[in-house]
This record gives sequence, C-alpha cells and structure tokens, in this order.
Amino acid sequence: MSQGNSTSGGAPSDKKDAQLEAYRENAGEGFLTTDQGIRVNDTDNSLKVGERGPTLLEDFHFREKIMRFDHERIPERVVHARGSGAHGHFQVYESLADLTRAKFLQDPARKTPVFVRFSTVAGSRGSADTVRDVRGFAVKFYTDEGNFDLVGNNIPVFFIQDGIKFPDVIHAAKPEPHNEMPQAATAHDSFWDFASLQTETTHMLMWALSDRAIPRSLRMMEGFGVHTFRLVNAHGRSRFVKFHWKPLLGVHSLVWDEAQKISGKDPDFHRRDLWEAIEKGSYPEYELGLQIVEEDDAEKLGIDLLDATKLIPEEVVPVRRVGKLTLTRNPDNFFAETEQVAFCVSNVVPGIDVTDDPLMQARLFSYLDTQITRLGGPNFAQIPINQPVAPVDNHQQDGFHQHRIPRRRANYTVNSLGGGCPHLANLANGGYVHYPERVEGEKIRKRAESFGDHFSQARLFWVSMSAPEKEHIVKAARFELGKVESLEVRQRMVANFVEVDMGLAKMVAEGIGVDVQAAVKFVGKRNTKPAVAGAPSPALSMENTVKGSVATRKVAALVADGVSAAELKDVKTALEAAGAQLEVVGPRLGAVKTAEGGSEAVTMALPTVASVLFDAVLIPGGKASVEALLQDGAALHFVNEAFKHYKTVGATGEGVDLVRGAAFAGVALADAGGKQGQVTSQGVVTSQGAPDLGAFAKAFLQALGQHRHWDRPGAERVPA
Ligand code: HDE
Repeated sequence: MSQGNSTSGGAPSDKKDAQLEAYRENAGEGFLTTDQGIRVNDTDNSLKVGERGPTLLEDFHFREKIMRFDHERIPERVVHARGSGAHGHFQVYESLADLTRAKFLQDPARKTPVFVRFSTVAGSRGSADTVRDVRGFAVKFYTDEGNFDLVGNNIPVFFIQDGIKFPDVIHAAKPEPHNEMPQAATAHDSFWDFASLQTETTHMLMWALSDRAIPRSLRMMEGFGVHTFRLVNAHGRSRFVKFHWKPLLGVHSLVWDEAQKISGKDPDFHRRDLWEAIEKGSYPEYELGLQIVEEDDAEKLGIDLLDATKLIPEEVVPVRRVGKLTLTRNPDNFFAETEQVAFCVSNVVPGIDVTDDPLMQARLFSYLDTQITRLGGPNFAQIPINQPVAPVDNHQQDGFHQHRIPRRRANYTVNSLGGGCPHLANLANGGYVHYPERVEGEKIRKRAESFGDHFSQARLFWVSMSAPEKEHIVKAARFELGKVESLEVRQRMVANFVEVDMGLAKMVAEGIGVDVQAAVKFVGKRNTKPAVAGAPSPALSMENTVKGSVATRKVAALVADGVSAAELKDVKTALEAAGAQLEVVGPRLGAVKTAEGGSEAVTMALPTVASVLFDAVLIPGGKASVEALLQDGAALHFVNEAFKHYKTVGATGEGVDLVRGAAFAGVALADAGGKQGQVTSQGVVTSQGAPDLGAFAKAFLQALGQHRHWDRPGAERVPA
C-alpha cells in the first residue's frame, strides 16, 4: 500500500484535507498482496486438487477475497439512503461575534473545511436521483472547536411536529411492506392515507407537490435548518435563529414528465451534475442566511417557533446573508466518504445551541443512535471523514473498530495518576456550556395548543405561487393521488385541500374522481382549525429567483453530416464565454463532415442521450445536416420534447426547417410568418435565411438565462 498525495495533486488545501491525506492510498505500482501483506502469485484460479478437482479450504487467498466481498455492504441509511457528497469550505463575510461565540462565525479570514451530503429521502441507495422527494442538505463543518453538523433539507418545514411520529410518516412513505412497492415514490395509498389523517403534514405536502421537490440540480436548490436553533454570544445572550442556504445560481426545477424520463435515461443525473460541475471548476456556491429572532419577539410572530411545520416568512424577518459555502472537491472514494459520513444533529459547537422543538429533540437522539447499526459500533467518529480537526481526548474506550491506542493508565475522571488529564474546559477556554434555559412543567403527553393551526401556512404557500407553479402543484397532486386506489383516502386528502384553498381543492378533485362537495361536508364535521388568510410571501415563489445567468447550463447542438461549422462556432463561443456548456450531438461518436468541407467533433451520440439531459437545444444550419435530422425520429423527438419541457430552442439558417417539421411549429413560428431574420417567441429563437449570428447568440443566451419558458402556449399539446 502506498500513501499518496491529495487527489488535487497539490498540497492539502485545509486542515481536513491534510488529515485525510494520512489515509489516502494511491493506486500502487507494487505487488498484489493479501490483507496480511503476503504477495499473491495467482488471483484467477482457486487452489484445487488437479485442474478439475474441488477447491481446497487451505486457499487463504481465495477465502479472504470471498470473505471481504461477502461483507462489502453496510446497512443503507433508513432514510436519505441515496446521496452524493462533496468537500469544500465555508467563510463568513463579517464577524458575527455579536450573535455567537462560535469562532468559525467570527473571523472572515478563516476558511472552515466542510463536507456536504445531498440526498433524497425515500428511495434506496440505488434509486434514481430525480424522483419527487424532499432533498437532504447536510453540512459538516470541521471547525477548530469541533464538528458542527447542520443537517437540513431543501424544504423549510417538516411533515410532523413531534419526532415520535417519524417512524409513522416514514413507514407510510417508504415502499409498502407486503410487496416492497413503489420504490422512491410517495404516490401510493399508505403515504396518502397517513398524510390525509395527520393534517399537520399539509404545509410540507404543498412544498413536496411543488417544483421544489424536483430540482434541476443540487446546485440550484435552497437548504434550510428547519428547526429553530439558538445562537449564544460571549455574554451568554441567546437569540433564536433559522438557518438558510441560498444557491447563487438561483432555485430551478425540472418538469415532472422530464424528471420521470431522466430516472430512466440517467438515474445519476444529480450526482453526475454535481460531480461534473466540480471537476470543471464551476464550484457550487451557497450563501448562509440567518433569520434572527430576539427572544422577546418570538411571541409576536404569530407562530410557535418550536413547531417545525411553520416557517418565518422572509418578508417578516429578512434573511441576513452572512457567509458562503463553496464546494471545490469531489470525494476520493464514495464509500469511504459519502457513505460513511455520519451527520448528527447533536454535533454543535460553543455558541450554537438547540431548542425544545420536539422534532429536534428526537433527532438529537436518533442520529447518534442510528450510526451504531449503520457503521457497526460506537467508534464511527474515528472514521476519517467523521474525524474532527479539533483535538479529541477523553476516556471513551474499546468497542468494535477501535483504532486509537490510548497510552494512559488513568482512564477515568477524576484522577491523580494521570495528572488529572484530560482537563475540563470552562467558558473562557472554549468549553461547551449548554444555554441555561429555564424550564418547568408537568410530565405530560400532549401537543401544544400553539401547534394547532395546520392550514394557514399551507395556504400562505399556495397564494404565494405564480400561475405556472400553481398549475404544477395541481398536476402533481393529481398524479400522486391518481395512483391512490382508496377513494376514501383521496376524498380525505381533497378535504385537506379544501382547508387550504377551495380553488385548489376543486382542481385536484376534478382530476381524481372525487366529489369536492362531499369533501367540504367532511371538513364541516371535523374539528380542525380553519386557515387564516394572510398576505402572500413573494420569497416563496421560484418565479422570483435568480435568473439571467446561463452559467453551467447544458446545451445540445443537433448535427449531422453537412452542418454549418460557421453557425455552430459562433454560438458555441458565445455560450462558452458565458459559462454554459455545449455538446455536439451527432448520429454517432467521432465526427461529422461540415458544409465548409471540414469536420466537426461529435461529443455525444444521439442514441445515448435525450433532450431531458439538457437545458436547451440548438439546431445550426447546413442543408444536408438538417435534411438528415428531419429523417431521424430521434432528432425530431429531441426537439419536440425540449419544447414540451419549456426549454429554449434555437435554430439558425436551414436549422429553422427542423423547427418547421416539429410538432410545435405552428405555435412557435406563428409570428415568424416565413420572414427572413430573427424571431424570438416564448423561448424559441430562430434566425432564418443568412443568420445574424451575433444577434442570434445574444437572443439565445437571453432565453436560456430564463431557465424555462413556463408561459409557453402549446407545450402540452406536443406528443413527446
Ligand atoms: Fe433525518 N434522519 N430524521 N431529518 N435526516 C437521518 O440519520 C430522523 C429530519 C436529514 O446525508 C438518519 O445518519 C428523525 C428533519 C438528512 O447522512 C436518521 C427525524 C430533517 C439526513 C434520521 C428526522 C432531516 C437525515 C438516517 C424526526 C431536516 C441525511 C441515517 C425526529 C431538517 C444525512 C442517518 C446524511 C438522516 C432520523 C427528521 C434531515 C435515522 C428521527 C426534520 C439531510 O437518524
């Protein structure tokens, strides 16, 4: 085994990288050995009695090789099994010493190493990335004062208010126990049965039915700590805080039809996107945002801060952006890092403290506990990816997989034989002192009155959506509930929508064979707290997200022999200068001949890709090329499907003929009227005749920067 350099090939970039360096093994050039270091002379044939005889038990190499293989798997996470990780760092913009003692939040010069793991919740480890689900957004900060884990989601609220309901909601969401179906999907009876009965789920369900649950990229979604935490400063002053992550690329989504198709075309879509962005140096960036609430103001918010099914609208308490997380390095090894990383909500550092949120309290137990089964014993903090960069010293000992060799006799506190070591820290030298919150009360199993409003914020979310977002929610609800066999469950769920908004309920009911009046009657009979109407929160709508940039967007240029190299080149240059990526998609790998008599390299073969893997499609001119594409069903389907999914479609010169041959030609080219020159209509950018490539590229980039053209008419009519 040879110890090597960090994968970046240079000096370790930070303390964590330096620590990991000690464990890295580069591909060696030496001999193949057993785990005991014995050199192996044959690993293709087991030791047998004669060439065709039985294998001998004494074959230690065979036995070890098979034994190791048999035990490669560890239990997958009971939730969030499917995930992707990345290394990076966090840096605060200015000192937050007024708010917290946490040192990593006080020094703008300090780069704190982090490891982030994004995940889906319901699916198994091998499930597809683009399923409709909540995404986990877990960040481990390796601070000089120990590890701080911010184990969040991309939705700011949760399904349930008390952690004791977690096994119930997860059992209901996971595949049904008798037949282990469906995989990574909540569109089945048991989930909606539970959801319809447990009305506190309604707010989060609105989010889960929205486009937030089908992100375009892990780099384009928000993150939330969900619970109310405390920040405590050096004077012991505590304030409540909600943590946010804001992606600099904005929040963008897929279309549901597209998401389902990607699950087949590239189940690793999000994982690949994250990996490739980092490899290319397009480092994903997210700003850390804080919503601070003074203890005395908590009552005035009209919600209970301990209720994780509620958010604080950003218009009420603005999100202060305090620092930036940048992901700069892919893991060296998936299992060693992404699979073995253990996030624990209870990993907090001085200056950050928890609250009595009953969901959070359950998590403080669960994450520590689950690692015992998953990582096989209590020493999981010694696994390289989990080790803090802060020194560790205590009298915890033994257990499975102990890697330390403690060399002290006094393995207890208090001691005199060991000089009293290790010493206890106090506030002054960085000891973690729990915030001395005053609590008193009777032991009681009861939900607080202040947790009783289950619908007002579900309605807030609904009324804050743009028209296309609302339409997507209705369609998602029709899809999910359309797969529910029990009419009673569907009806009860429509009743919950009635409590949110009558218009929503009617639209959903219509699509799933439910009588909305029956649902209204049902609502009348039960004792739920009616929703209070409030002003919309524009911050909740993805319509108001960051737009305009085309950085890291993927464009497919469809080409065949005879493509106009000139038309391709200019647009390619403009796209790449703006940070977008252009793939030349041809009938096969290799190259196509150009109209100019040269050749153009094909970077992807049409049979191996699909429009759903791109943000936009470009059809450069070249008579022969376009004629060939018009004869190719896959090329036509590509363009039709891109249009159906509201993507930017661009065509120059004869390329416009492909648009004319597409199913949406009537809509897209209606106002072009066969004119020469440039036309942009709802994200279809065409430049006919001898194209003005400069103007075309500008218009194409502008359209691409909109991400999707949600108001595009006729998209639904396209049969793709
Ligand atoms: Fe988790 N959750 N959770 N969760 N959770 C786990 O921990 C749990 C909750 C979240 O990439 C498990 O190590 C309970 C809320 C993320 O490794 C487990 C409750 C939020 C991840 C667990 C919740 C989350 C997990 C499974 C209710 C958003 C993946 C394996 C009381 C704020 C972390 C593991 C990673 C993982 C329990 C609710 C986010 C079993 C009991 C709320 C991002 O411990």
